[in-house]
Amino acid sequence: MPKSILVDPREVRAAGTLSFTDIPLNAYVSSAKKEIAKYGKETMVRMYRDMAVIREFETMLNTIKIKGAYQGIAYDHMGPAHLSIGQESAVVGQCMPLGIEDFIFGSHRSHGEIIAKCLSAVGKLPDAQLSSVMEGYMGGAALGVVSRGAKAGVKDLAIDFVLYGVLAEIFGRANGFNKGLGGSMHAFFAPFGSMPNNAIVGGSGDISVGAALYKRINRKPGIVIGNIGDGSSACGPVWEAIMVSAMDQYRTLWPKEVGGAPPILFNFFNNFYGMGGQTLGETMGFKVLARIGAGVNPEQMHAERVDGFNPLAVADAIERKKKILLAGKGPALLDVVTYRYSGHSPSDASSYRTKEEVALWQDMDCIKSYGEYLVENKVAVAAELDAIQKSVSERMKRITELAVSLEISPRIAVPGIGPDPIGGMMFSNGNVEKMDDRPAEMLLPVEQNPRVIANAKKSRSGIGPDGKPVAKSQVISLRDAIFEAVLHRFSIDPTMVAFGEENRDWGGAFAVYRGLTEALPYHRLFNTSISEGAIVGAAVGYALCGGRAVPELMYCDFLGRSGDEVFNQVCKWQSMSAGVLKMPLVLRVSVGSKYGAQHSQDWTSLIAHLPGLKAMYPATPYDAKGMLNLALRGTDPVVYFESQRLYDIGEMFVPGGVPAGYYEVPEGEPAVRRTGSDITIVTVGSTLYRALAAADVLAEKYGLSAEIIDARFINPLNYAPIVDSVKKTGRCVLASDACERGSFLHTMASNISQMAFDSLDAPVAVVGARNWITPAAEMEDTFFPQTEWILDTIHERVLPLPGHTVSTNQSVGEMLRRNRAGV
Ligand SMILES: Cc1ncc(C[n+]2csc(CCOP(=O)(O)OP(=O)(O)O)c2C)c(N)n1
Ligand SMILES: [Mg+2]
Repeated sequence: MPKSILVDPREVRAAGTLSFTDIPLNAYVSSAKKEIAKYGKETMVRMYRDMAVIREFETMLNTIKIKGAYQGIAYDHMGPAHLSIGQESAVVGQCMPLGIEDFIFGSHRSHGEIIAKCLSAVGKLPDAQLSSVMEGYMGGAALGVVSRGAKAGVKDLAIDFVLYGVLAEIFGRANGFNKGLGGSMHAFFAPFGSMPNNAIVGGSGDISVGAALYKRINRKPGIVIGNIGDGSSACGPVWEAIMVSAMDQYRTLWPKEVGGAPPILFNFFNNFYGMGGQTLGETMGFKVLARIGAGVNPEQMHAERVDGFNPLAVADAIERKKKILLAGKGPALLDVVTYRYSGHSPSDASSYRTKEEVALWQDMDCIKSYGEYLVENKVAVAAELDAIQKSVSERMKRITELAVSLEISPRIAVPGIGPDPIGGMMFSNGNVEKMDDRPAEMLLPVEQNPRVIANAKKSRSGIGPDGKPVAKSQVISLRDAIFEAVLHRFSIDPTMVAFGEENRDWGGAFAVYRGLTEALPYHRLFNTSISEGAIVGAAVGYALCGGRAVPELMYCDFLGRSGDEVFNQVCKWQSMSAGVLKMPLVLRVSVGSKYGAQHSQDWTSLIAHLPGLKAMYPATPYDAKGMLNLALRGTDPVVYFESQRLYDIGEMFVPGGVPAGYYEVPEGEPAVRRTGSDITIVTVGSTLYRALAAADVLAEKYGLSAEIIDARFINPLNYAPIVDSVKKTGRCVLASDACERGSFLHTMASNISQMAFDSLDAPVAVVGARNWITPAAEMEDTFFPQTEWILDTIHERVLPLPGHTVSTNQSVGEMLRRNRAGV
């Protein structure tokens, strides 16, 4: 049913004032007596120990970076180390009230967060569970190292396991938590709820929202915290994430039993600096970061400032926000005041702040003051704290020795010919019918869907019994074919969600989803704010938590708005996690025409350039359904291109048309659309039909038979059938609607030339769109490749066509001129 929310002019035009409520600042008040009663002495001392462990860990890295040795252990660490010395209380306080079902995502400065979250889990989990996590993780690799000769108990061993797993990861070693493929800025340990950390600052903002959506939609326990720096509070993905997290629909339109808003806390570790830019007084205007929650929703995101130098104040705030979030009343925001004494990185000369300022904060150091508080209130005696410091230092020495040794901690990849371990982790190549076993929530059975009923009356083939094309209103179109694949998977996989702009009611920008609004509850198909970054970023968070996500971008040109999410997140997390995470995410992107320069570009080449993405571009309804079926059962991220030119076409190639049942197109296999012996024309996308028209002319006018191959896949792509064809014909032309310069076609041309050089009678020629802006619809014929361009190119550069008169200039001289002119 379409939604109905009245926008009443009498209400929205009425005069009045809008009031904001007070934002609490460092409002924690308690007493040692209450704290001891609440947490117990043991936990309070454990928090001290965890802070000391993080301080020593970061000090060790700092010393190694600056002096090349720590406690006599020499090591040259080439990679980054963004340290958080000074900020320990903020992370230990945060993790204290969290369970392993609560997830934290973070940034480039997250060693402390990973350690705090894991040590909190070590403190809480029973020994048997800890042992099973350690034994099961990466075949027990890290456990194997730390348990050599260990005499201590499971919990003690687990602390070693955590520190070694993180450090080996930072040093790029195979026993690290992500086999050394994540490294310092991306390390994490999911079994304890420490989720991916992001070197793209603010990058965790929208990913965290996706994780929170996953929890809400799939009724999973726990909350999600996005840990973000104060400098990154200005980042687009963070703002978009905040907008998506605060949408009214969670309360107005989603079924009540889903539980309300996604349980997301935006936790800003406010250390008052970016790298050198100062957020207080220079680069931001909020004065108090907590203020940024004020305009977001009537609850002002329950925002408040917390004294991050007091771990108990932070723990209290997290506990209160957690209750709000679990009740579905989020989002929440915390401005956690903290300070890093260490530089942004060890090479930082701290030229942007005074020594006096650093000294002021060091004077009230969080570990020192918390230790004094524990002693004053008889939670611990000084000697006990000294013993903790000593044992932490000894432990760190032991762990460092293990992590620097190449014998004990080897690297996964070594130069030379041999296995390709990193290549083997770029894709998970899984096939999963459903990501969870529960029944899929549907409002209507598939067979009662009005569009399914209407489509049943249509011809499944684009060619009628009379051999003529079937009228577009009577045929299963490419648009219908996509709908069938999507509906099928929705009815099987309960975790599958689709979202984007205008996805519900409108039916997706091009009505592909028409009929789904009636079929699916709001939480499985929903409109988002106009936030392309967060649409893709939330899908990333959703997928890496274990759900299947289908985000949509209305136009390929909007990929720029989700640039980081596509270029750094969707494609990299499977491999950066060393296969710990899967990314069952299909990004639907439509490629336009007729809408001018900012709505008509084919950016397949951008996607082809990114390691870790699969990319498909079906040009027929049969392929549209079969390839989407393939993508929606896979576990890898797929960018699925759809041509707006082709949404209405019927199936012209496969006899019988688009099968009503389920089928998949084999991955990476190009389709030979017409066989021939004189020239091979390979197309990507809708140029297939122009190439077929060119083949008709070649046959009729010049007696040449062209073999037409529809690549349909961009990555992975099996070149063998293309190379076989070129070996047969000796000639090859490639065509697509992407601008010629930098087009993926040039990669294909280069590969084909190298793989079939001996058989080629002419160079492989590329026919792409001009390197201009896409002009108005009426002038598009001068921009996108036309049938004549293919013929003229063949005549000029591949095989002179006797008697052919060119209508465009495709000569080598013109190629020189265009390149010289940059167009
Ligand atoms: C998108 C992006 N822009 C810039 C950088 C470079 N950079 C790394 S850390 C940093 C400062 C971040 O400041 P803040 O968010 O306050 O985190 P903090 O370093 O203080 O923990 C910058 C600009 C980056 N990694 N990613
Ligand atoms: Mg900062």
